[in-house]
Amino acid sequence: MPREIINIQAGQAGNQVGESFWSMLLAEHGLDDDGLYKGNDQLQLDRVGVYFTEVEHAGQSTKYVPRSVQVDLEASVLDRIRGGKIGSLFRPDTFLAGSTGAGNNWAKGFYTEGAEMIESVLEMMRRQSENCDALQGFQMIHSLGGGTGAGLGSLMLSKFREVVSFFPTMS
Ligand SMILES: Nc1nc2c(ncn2[C@@H]2O[C@H](COP(=O)(O)OP(=O)(O)OP(=O)(O)O)[C@@H](O)[C@H]2O)c(=O)[nH]1
Ligand SMILES: [Mg+2]
Repeated sequence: MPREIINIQAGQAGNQVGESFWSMLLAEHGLDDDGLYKGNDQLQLDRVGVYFTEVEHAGQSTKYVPRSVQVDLEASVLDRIRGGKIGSLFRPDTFLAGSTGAGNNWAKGFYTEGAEMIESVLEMMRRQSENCDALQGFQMIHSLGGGTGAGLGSLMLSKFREVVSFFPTMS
């Protein structure tokens, strides 16, 4: 049984580093940019379930979809990733974009703009968690400068700490 990990990437740095992270994982598991298996070694698929969810694609082949949530308080970086090389890899409903940004301000990410978004973030994480058999943990990618990754990132971390205690497999 895979021990699933749920990734969450926040802010510009988080989403850009995240895009590279997922490209690396595709190469490691022999997957193409749409998450379809193109490799020739069964070992590549042995642990693919840790980071990817398997879904039926076009009724026949299996598509591997990142177990990931992409968050930013402004839309531009997420729009670029969605329209980019691996944009169709992600579940479309796992992108969450605000409109105001956090303007390099930690407090906007933690107390105001980010705080208004945290319930939606937790709802997305809950949905991803419920699809897991033995959730191993959450992985966060974000910067410590800026406003979104830093401020909203801190808020997410404190909220995750609260919920992790309810998951026996993660304690
Ligand atoms: N390594 C790396 N660092 C980055 C990248 N993009 C931004 N940064 C760094 O991240 C810091 C700024 O944070 P951002 O991630 O841009 O800010 P944000 O989280 O989007 O927050 P706001 O835009 O203020 O709402 C600076 O130190 C940048 O140098 C990236 O793609 N890779
Ligand atoms: Mg930003």
